[in-house]
Amino acid sequence: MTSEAHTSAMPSRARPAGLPAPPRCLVMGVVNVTPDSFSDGGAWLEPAAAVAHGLRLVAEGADIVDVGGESTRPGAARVGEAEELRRIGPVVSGLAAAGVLVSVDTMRSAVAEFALGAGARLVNDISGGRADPRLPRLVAGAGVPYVVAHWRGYSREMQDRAVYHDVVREVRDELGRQVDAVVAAGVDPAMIVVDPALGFAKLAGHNWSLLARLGEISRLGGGPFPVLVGASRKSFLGRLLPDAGGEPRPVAERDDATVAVSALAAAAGAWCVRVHAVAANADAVRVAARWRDARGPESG
Ligand code: PMM
Repeated sequence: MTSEAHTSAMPSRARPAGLPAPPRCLVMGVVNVTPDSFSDGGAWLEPAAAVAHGLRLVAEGADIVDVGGESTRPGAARVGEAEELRRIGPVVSGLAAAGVLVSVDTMRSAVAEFALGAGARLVNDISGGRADPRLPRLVAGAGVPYVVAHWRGYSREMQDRAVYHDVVREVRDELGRQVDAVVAAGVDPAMIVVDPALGFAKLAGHNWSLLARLGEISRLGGGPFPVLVGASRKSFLGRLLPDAGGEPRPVAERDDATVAVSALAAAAGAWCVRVHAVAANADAVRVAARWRDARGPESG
């Protein structure tokens, strides 16, 4: 391992081709069109409400709106393809027609294909090409940016697989193999965004180790790759901030902690943070950009 692999900062902000590139970390706002997502489940099931919410996120500063129709919270059962399509279809179409840069959060090629046809410009695949082998081929043909997330299995069983000796090295190596596989399927490496997938087959300590060493995730394989960080409202933040009785902070009260993670991840060179409450995170990435500027080009 080179000494570079041990540094936590990213040398310069790697970016995927084909998307706007302001001189700061991007903000991806989340619209989950699901009845059961842990963070906002049930809130945006009605298409008109979901589109209005996506537009509100853009008004608050979201650069990208990520639309998903399948809950991936730990233990969740899979939703059928037809139902996933029914949920996201009008929302992707409505937001894209309004000029929003839409990302589709799906593991299924049929859903991604519909979304790209309706104007989505980025595919966010939490299985990182492993759930549906047709998905990397579709993305390759479409020539759009592709978020490849570290994955050890579906939500129902993933927390049983949260066993690591050295989480950063294992996630980096496994994600590197996933990147190699999607490149072998035809995806242009310049279109790849990598994601350690916080909370997916990871316990709280694993998430903190990955956040502290994002630079190593960026440098996997032929990197540096742009890195997406999805910490928003996740349970490791709730566990960090228990009440006096030891109960974790409830989901609805984890946005301030999310903002702190966004500032730190952006200062470390993350390409994008995926968040539910956009306004404060949009401020945080601007603070981090100014902080990086003031440190100068040599500092990482
Ligand atoms: N987390 C969730 C859903 N999709 N996609 C990526 N790329 N990375 C993540 O960390 C991620 C994701 C779960 O959060 P939600 O249920 O609040 O959307």
